[in-house]
Amino acid sequence: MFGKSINVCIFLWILIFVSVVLAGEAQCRAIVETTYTSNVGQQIPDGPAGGGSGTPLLDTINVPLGFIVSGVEVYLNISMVDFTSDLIVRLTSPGGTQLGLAWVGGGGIPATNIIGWFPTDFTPHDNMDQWIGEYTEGDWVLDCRDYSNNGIGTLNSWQLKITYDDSVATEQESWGQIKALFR
Ligand SMILES: [Ca+2]
Repeated sequence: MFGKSINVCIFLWILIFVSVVLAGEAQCRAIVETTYTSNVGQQIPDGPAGGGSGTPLLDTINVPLGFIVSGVEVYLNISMVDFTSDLIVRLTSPGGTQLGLAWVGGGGIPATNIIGWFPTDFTPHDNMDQWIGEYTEGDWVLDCRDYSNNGIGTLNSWQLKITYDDSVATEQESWGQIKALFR
């Protein structure tokens, strides 16, 4: 009789232990979104008369997390009174994949100011899903160029929102990321 209740007690403790472990396991597997901001506040040099690319304005956001990209969104805040269609804005991933966001000639971008998210508010020139499966870690470089004189824009700021599964660390993992798996 006494032995039976000890067995039940042990069984209950095992059940509680397994539940806690499984709950912890569920919590540490999550799709995570991290947003980085760069406050640039610089003019994009005007394009030359007669066409061709103006001097590029480059800006880098360094992502220290080593995971696999499952989605990317980019927020641009560019002030420009007119002729946003002069601009080409591209972003290059740490893996070297360069994709066009805003593109010379307009196409879904307001004539005055480019303030909003690609691809939510504005349709990007290239399909941003091409970054899916690459590593998050490293330099993401924004390249803004003006291809026509008159009409000058200012890159006030930009944001990079990266989505990843934080249970899938890459081989570039560090102790910090291993800890993230057990939090
Ligand atoms: Ca211009």
